[in-house]
Amino acid sequence: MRIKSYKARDATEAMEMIRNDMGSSALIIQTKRIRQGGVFGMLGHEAVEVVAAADDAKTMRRAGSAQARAAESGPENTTFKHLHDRLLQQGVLPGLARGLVEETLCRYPSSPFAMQFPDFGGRLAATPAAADMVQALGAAIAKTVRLERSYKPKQGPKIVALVGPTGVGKTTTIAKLATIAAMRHKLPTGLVTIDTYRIGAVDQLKTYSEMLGAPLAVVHKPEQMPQVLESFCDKAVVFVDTIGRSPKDRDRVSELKPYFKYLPGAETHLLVSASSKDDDATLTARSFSALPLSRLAFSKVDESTSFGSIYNLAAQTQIPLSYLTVGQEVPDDIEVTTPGRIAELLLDESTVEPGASDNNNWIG
Ligand SMILES: Nc1nc2c(ncn2[C@@H]2O[C@H](COP(=O)(O)OP(=O)(O)OP(=O)(O)O)[C@@H](O)[C@H]2O)c(=O)[nH]1
Ligand SMILES: [Mg+2]
Repeated sequence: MRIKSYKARDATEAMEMIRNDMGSSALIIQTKRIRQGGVFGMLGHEAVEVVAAADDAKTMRRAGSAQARAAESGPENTTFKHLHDRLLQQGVLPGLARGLVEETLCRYPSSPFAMQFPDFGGRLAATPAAADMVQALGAAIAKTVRLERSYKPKQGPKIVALVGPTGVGKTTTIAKLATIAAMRHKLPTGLVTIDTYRIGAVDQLKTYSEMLGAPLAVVHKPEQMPQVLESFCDKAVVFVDTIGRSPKDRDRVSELKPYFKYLPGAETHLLVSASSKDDDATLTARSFSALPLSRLAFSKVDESTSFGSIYNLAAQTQIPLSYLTVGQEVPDDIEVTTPGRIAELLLDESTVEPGASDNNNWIG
């Protein structure tokens, strides 16, 4: 077996060099991001180093092994192509997928497993290669999305508001978070709703308020907000539910603005359905950016079979990620979003299991 290292500007150029030099039967062993040129490793430009191996073609053909047959279709038909195809199939935008694959392969360890690419078919086999791949993709995702720890204010209650399109799951998500806060963390909790528009909206939260022993305040006008917050000054956390608005109706989204004037420092989560099309998710983020958004959460992950839109919106907007909701069950069907979880969803959609979340660390 001949092993050789190639340095190029990007993975595509390296693949081209390998194919020209070693032929189409070469196998990729390791991909690494490096800096070329410059002084003491500084001021150079980013490049990739790819280590490839080639067996004697005749020996491989004689052996007639499956590996030889697979390898004959060329280096593109290896890890790079499999992962790239998988991300595109999951709806990751082509412009984002390429960088993500390159970054992932830089981190995919050069272990004996590195050549056995995880078998995708919507479900990852429980192999060391699959675990390595989830970890490497998670690390690549972490470089391109933002995550911020939840904070506790020095004084007064922490205020958590949820905004988003109609029916996306805002009230249910508030019920989940409030239940975790009040029941699991035993925090004095307050509930506020400004949704006096939809019939039944107040009753929906009132049920949880009674169950949790957490008072509910109904705010009809923005000017009532300071008085309500004052009455909740002994609470550790106050959740604010808002009226669902169509992202296409920017004027109506903007009608929520005056309420947020009275909620400085609130942690405002934009909730987007995980099954939204990219264009719709982008429009939602754009319309709701009229409000002081500080977090991005995704709902109904259990109803979706592709998760590229989660990554696309997080990478494009750079709004820090917060939660994923994975079912209707209160409070169990909510998770804290992590890059590793996004990687897992992108590689294996079968991992969404309502009720199986570790949601104990929702508050920092
Ligand atoms: N499958 C699934 N359903 C969910 C999830 N979150 C909420 N729902 C359901 O979605 C429906 C709407 O939920 P709500 O919480 O009322 O949505 P909303 O955003 O408050 O709706 P509006 O206040 O009318 O804008 C309900 O049937 C919820 O049970 C989830 O993560 N998965
Ligand atoms: Mg609601």
